[in-house]
Amino acid sequence: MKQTILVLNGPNLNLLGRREPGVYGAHTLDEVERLCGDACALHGTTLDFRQSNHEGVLIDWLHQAGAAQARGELAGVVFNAGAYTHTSVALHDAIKGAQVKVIELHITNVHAREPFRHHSYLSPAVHGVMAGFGVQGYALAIAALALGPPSDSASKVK
Ligand code: CA2
Repeated sequence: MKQTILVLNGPNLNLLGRREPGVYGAHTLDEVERLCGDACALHGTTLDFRQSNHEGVLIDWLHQAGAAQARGELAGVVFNAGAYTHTSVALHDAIKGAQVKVIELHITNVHAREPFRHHSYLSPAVHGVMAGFGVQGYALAIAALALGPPSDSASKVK
């Protein structure tokens, strides 16, 4: 059975390509969806691509993703939570509670930006973090989920 990869986008990411192109680049969210579709096709997976400006909606989607992953239907979630990354204990709890495999994604290198972007409430709850690769990071994160865990123990904490 073909597995699905869920790509979730949080607040204001619907503005991508239309505002602040100097920070986030010129690609629109529709273009990012096409890029993700191509990456999923390359890896034999199906794309489910969503955006919401509402924290509760993102939480509901994470819960549904956990159930789909438990049924073997979902490989995992690529999650750009936008500014909720830096504020939301509720999203941290949702990822933990849903027991869903999440890659936290940021278009920009948040660690090279304002200090308030350096802390993430999500990072302690997720499988991995991708930041600073522009929208191409979405394709890289999809590849990481599609390829699955490494065969050796190199990624394990000693
Ligand atoms: O670098 C990223 O992907 C961010 O998650 C983007 C968030 C920001 O709050 C995070 O610190 C880093 C902002 C998403 C809003 O995107 C916009 C796009 C165009 C114009 C305005 C906002």
